[in-house]
Amino acid sequence: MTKQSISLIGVPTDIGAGHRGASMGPEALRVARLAEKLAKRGLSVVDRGNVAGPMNPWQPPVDGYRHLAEVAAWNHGVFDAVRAELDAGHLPIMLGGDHCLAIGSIAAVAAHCRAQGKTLRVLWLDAHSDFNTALATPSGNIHGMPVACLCGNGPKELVEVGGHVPATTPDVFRQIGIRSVDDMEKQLIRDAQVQVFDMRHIDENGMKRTMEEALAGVDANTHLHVSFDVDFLDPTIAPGVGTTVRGGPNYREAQLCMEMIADTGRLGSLDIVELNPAYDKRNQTAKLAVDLVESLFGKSTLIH
Ligand code: EXY
Ligand code: MN
Ligand code: MN
Ligand code: MN
Repeated sequence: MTKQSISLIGVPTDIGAGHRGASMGPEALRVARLAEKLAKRGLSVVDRGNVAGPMNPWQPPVDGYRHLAEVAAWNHGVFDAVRAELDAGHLPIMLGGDHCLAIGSIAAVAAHCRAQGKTLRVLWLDAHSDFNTALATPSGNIHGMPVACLCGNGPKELVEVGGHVPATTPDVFRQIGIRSVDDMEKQLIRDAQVQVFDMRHIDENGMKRTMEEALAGVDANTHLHVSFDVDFLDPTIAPGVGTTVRGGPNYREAQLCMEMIADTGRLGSLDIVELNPAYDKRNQTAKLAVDLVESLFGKSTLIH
């Protein structure tokens, strides 16, 4: 079998966030030796360096959006980089960067799936649903809006990043670990019928059953995209994010989630987002993210 070829793509931006610092995420993941750890698993890994984009002007929202033009510029860069890697047969890993970058990355993955006749499934691991709109948002921060934008509900500048509108549809998403959703956002999620496995669901059913449900229907023709917002994790183990919400998955629950995704053999692309070294201590959250990503690529405690 040929080695799976991984491309790391740094996206050093906090343009969509409410706190500065996620722009340092790519370097923190490199310092935590992501490339080396994946290479040790027998994967071929190339670090493609960073996508370029505008500086964070740190301005208030205009008409419900903060930094709209800058977010669009970053996402055109992300779209092009991801599309190129997928077309070359590589598995792209985004080193974020705030979660707005998923607009470009998932638009590219969706375009690739359309071209290849593949079925897309997005696993959205997050404390938040990121389904806000200009009317629903309490902040104007676009990292709270990528899923809505990808489903066509957002400003033209973002909805059209990949050229195909909508980039994808709500039925491809499975949201896992959710525990902070704004009131109007909840109604939008219900109306769109996004499948959400919130923390109450995980409490009641366990991570094993939850992942079986989230992965139901995945088959040999599925491209799995994982959008891993580090704030998915409980803040006691992952303090290095700007938007901590207590009551997230613990270490073993998060590992099991990653291991069960790995078991499908269908992982095709990955975002690692919202890691914020300015809130971290001794790079522990970056190291934990790398540990979990190793499991996503097949590291396991299983003996048999
Ligand atoms: N729902 C809140 C908002 O829209 O402002 C918080 C969003 C945080 C989004 C983060 C990172 O996943
Ligand atoms: Mn473009
Ligand atoms: Mn998010
Ligand atoms: Mn989040």
